[in-house]
Amino acid sequence: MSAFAELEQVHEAALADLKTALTTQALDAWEDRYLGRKGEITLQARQVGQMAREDRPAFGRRVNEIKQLLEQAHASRLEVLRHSELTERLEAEAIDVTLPGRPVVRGHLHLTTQTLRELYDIFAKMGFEVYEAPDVELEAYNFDLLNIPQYHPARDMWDTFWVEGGDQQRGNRRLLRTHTSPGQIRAMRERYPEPLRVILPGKCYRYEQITVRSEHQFYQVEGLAVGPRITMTDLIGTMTEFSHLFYGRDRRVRVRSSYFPFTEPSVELDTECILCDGEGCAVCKYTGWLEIAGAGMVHPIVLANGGYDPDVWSGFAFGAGVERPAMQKFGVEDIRLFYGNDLRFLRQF
Ligand code: FA5
Repeated sequence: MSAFAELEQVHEAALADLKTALTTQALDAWEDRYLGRKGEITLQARQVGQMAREDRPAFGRRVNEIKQLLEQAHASRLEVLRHSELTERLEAEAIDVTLPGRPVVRGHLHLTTQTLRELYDIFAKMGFEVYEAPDVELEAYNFDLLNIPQYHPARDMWDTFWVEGGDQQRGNRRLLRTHTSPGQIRAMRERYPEPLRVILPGKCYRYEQITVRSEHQFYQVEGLAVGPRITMTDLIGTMTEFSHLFYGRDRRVRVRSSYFPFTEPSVELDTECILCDGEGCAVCKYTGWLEIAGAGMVHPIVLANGGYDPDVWSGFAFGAGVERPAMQKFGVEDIRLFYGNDLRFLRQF
């Protein structure tokens, strides 16, 4: 076959191949194959040197013509492919902005957390800072240093979960705190000789029967104020203000005499029932009153155990539940709902 005929054959093959290049990658490969440095058209051009002298100009011209024709064909094919690839991508990535949005599922804070935060806010307004003490306590802090000696009958008030292992010496035994009061000793020992005004929130644990009003794990918020001239009036004023801010509206606060080993005198504070305004209903068990907290003046022995000289310093302390006030406020009739993990209940708050 003559060199001219071969050249035309390559030209035709190139045009036929071009039609089969359906992607820009395939087109790149085509360009390499025919127009690249080692491409077939380039090889054709190199043959000129071995041809009869008289054929050289015509062959050279034809190679150049074909090269240009193929370059143009390549350019227009590239244009077409780019356009169709872009259209394809736009279609594949299309977003229908008219579709309705999917609602975002949002969680929210547990009723206990909401109540705790409300208590922090209320007491922060009265100058109390939050002080955190450990859940796993030493026996001495939970009992002895709070004036509850080993065989004191008041230990029965706080049936205890003991932690196994570790130092089993009396006082050093570990337990899950039965109330937040041990934090009083920790706060005093850390802050002495500064006056202090703290609330101590936290979970408490008691080995007791679960009922509609009692869980074996529940929260308390303890309050402690120690200063040079603190009196019972400060305690009652603080708790009255708390009652107004938490339960809302002006309502009377009642002080009843009570007993705790770590306060002297000791009291229980009640507020007029928020549901019946003191008339008597199921929530207040027809008494007209709701219990707010156990409280009292810090016992001199406890002050001294905290490092404060009871002849110079005095203080008040209170301990309030968290779930029970939330039950009163939101009309929850069974404390077990709090930690039953039933979303139908939790979503209501
Ligand atoms: C005490 O725990 C004392 N430490 C409170 C105190 C602190 C008195 C400082 C004086 C000075 P009491 O056992 O009454 O007291 O518990 C206080 C509150 O914790 C109760 O009023 C109640 O709201 C809550 N509470 C007690 N036991 C449970 C329970 N099993 N389930 C849910 N809440 C409870």
